[in-house]
Amino acid sequence: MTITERSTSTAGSRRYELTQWERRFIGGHVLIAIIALGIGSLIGPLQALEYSNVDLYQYLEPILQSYYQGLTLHGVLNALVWTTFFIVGFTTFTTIVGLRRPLSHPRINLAGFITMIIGLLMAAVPMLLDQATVLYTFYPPLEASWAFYMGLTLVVVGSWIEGVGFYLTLRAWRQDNRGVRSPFIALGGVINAAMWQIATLGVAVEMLTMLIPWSLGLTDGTDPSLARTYFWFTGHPLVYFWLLPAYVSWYGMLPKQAGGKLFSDSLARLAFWMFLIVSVPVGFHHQFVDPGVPQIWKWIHAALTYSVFFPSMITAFTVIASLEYAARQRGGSGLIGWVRALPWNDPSVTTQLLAGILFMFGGIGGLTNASYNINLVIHNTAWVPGHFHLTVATAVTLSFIGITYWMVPHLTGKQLWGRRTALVQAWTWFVGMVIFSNAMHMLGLLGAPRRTPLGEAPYVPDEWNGHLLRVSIGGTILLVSVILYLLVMYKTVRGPKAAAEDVPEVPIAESLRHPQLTPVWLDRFKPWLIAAAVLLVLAYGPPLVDQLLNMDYNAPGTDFVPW
Ligand code: HAS
Ligand code: CU
Repeated sequence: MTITERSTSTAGSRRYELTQWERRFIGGHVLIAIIALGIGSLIGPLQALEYSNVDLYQYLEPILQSYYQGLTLHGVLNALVWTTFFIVGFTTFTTIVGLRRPLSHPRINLAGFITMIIGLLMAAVPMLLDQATVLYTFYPPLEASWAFYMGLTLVVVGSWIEGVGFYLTLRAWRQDNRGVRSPFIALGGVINAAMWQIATLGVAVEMLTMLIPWSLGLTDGTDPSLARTYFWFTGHPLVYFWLLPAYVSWYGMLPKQAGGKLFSDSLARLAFWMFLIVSVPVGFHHQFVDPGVPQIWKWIHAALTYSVFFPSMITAFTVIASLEYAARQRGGSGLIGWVRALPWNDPSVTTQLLAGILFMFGGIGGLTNASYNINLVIHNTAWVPGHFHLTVATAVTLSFIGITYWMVPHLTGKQLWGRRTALVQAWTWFVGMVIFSNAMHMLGLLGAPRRTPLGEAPYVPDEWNGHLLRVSIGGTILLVSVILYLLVMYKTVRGPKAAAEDVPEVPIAESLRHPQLTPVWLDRFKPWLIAAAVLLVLAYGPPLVDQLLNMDYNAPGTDFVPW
C-alpha cells in the first residue's frame, strides 16, 4: 500500500482557519449550551440542600413553585439542552476542522440550528410557567402542555437536520479524497449523529402518536407502558449521544494536548462503530421492573447491555495507552508514576483526566445497574442519580467544560482567563462530585428513593442522615465549581483580543500508526448501518409488536407528581 502525502489524515501540517461566520455559528451553539448549564446547575444545589432540610424553594416562589418544577428545569436544562446544543456545536467544529473544509450545505445546518432554538423557546415557556413539571423523562400519565412536547420535538428535529449537514459534508470530502481514510474526529462526530438519528425514532413516535395528540386533547387517555418503551428506545442511546463527543476529544484531541499520539486509530473507530450497533437495542435495562415487557426480552436486553460495555473498555485501554505514551515522551516513568508527568497544569487536560477517572466508577455502577437481579435493589433509588452524576454530569460535562477551555478562546481569538481559577474549577468539581455521588450511591443502597424531597419525608431513618448531609456538602462544592466556570467563561469572552500565538490551537492528535493502515471496513458506513438495523429489529421488533397489539389508551393524565 502506498501512503500518499495527501492522506496524512488526522493531523497534518495544513490547518483550517474558521471563517467569521463559522466562529459565530459554532459559538452560538456553545453560548446557548453554557447558559443552559449555568441556569440548570444553579438549581441543582436547591435539591441537594433540601436533602438536609434546608428548603430554599420557599424563598423562590413565585419563580419556582415546587421541588419538582426545580428538578424538571435542572434535568431538562442540563441533561437535554446543555448537552444537545454543545454536541451539535462541537460536531460542527470537528467536522469542519477535521475535514479542513467548510460545511457543504451551511444553510441546512443553519436551518437546523434555528429549529433547535425555536424548539427550546417553545419548551422553556411551559416549564417556567409550571405547565410542564414532568421531569426530564416526561413519563405519562404525567401530562405537560403541548408546547413542551412540541418544543422538545423541534430540538430533536433541528439536531437531525444539522446531522444531515454533517453527513453531506463528509460525503463531499470523500468524493474529493477517494481511498483516503476519513479523519477520525470528523468521522466520530458523524457516526454519533447517525446513531442519534436512529435512536430518536423512538421518542419521535412517542411524541407524534401519543404525547402531542393527547396533550392537545385529541385522545382521552394514554398508555404509560408503551410510552416508556418508546422513551427508553431513545433514552438509553441518548446517554451515548452525550458520551461520544467526549470520546472524540479523549481519543482524537486529549493525546495531543498531553504531548503524545493516538495509540490506535483502528481501535478508536471500532469503538465508535460498536456504539452505532449496540447503543439502541438495550433500552429494556431501564424497564426491568415494568410489567408490560416479557421477561425473556428483559434478559436479552440485559445481555446486549454487556456488549455495550466493550467499546468503553476499548476506550479505557486505548485512551490510557495514549496518555501513557504522552507521559513517557515527557519523561514520565514507573508503572503508575508516569501519571504525574501528564500536564496537570493545563485546565483543559486536568478536567478531562478527572472526568475519565470518575467515569471508571460510573462504568462499574452502570454494570451493576445492568445486572437484572441487582437492579431490583437499586432501581428508583438515589443510587441511579448517583450513577448518572458520575457519567453525564462528570465524564461528559466536565469533559465538555475542558473542551471549552481551548475552544472558546479559539473561537473568540482570546486567551483563556484565569488558568488557576479553571484548575480550581476542575478539582472542586471532582471533589464535590466524589462526595455527592458516593453519598447518593450509599443512600440508594439503604433504600432512599430517587426524585423525592427527602427533607420533608417523615420516614427517614437516622442512618441516612450522614449521607444526606454529604449530598448537601457535595452539592455546595459543585455550586462553587459552576460559578468559577461561568466566571472563567465570562472573563475570557469579555477579555481583549490576544496575539495570534497566545490563542490556543485546535489540538488534533496524530495516530501512532499511519491512519491509512486502518482497514477499510472501519471507514465504511454501510455494513455497520445494516448491522444496526438488523439488531434493532431483532431486539425490539417482537416485544414492540406485542405491546402495540395490547396497547390501551386508558390512563387519564395528571399534572402533579404522584410520589
Ligand atoms: Fe447508565 C441509568 C447502565 C453508562 C447515564 N444511566 C442511567 C441514567 C442515566 C445514565 C442518565 O442497566 C438514569 C436514567 C433515568 O433517569 O432513569 N450505564 C449503564 C451501563 C453503562 C452506562 C452498563 N449511563 C452511562 C453513561 C451515561 C449514563 C455513559 C451518560 C453519559 N444506566 C445503566 C442502567 C440504568 C442506567 C441499567 C438503569 C438503572 C435503573 O434501574 O433505573 C456502560 O456504558 C458503562 C461503561 C463504562 C465503562 C467505564 C470505562 C472507563 C473509561 C475511563 C478511562 C479513563 C481515562 C482517564 C481516560 C466500562 C473509558 C485516565 C486518567 C489518568 C490520570 C490515567
Ligand atoms: Cu441505559
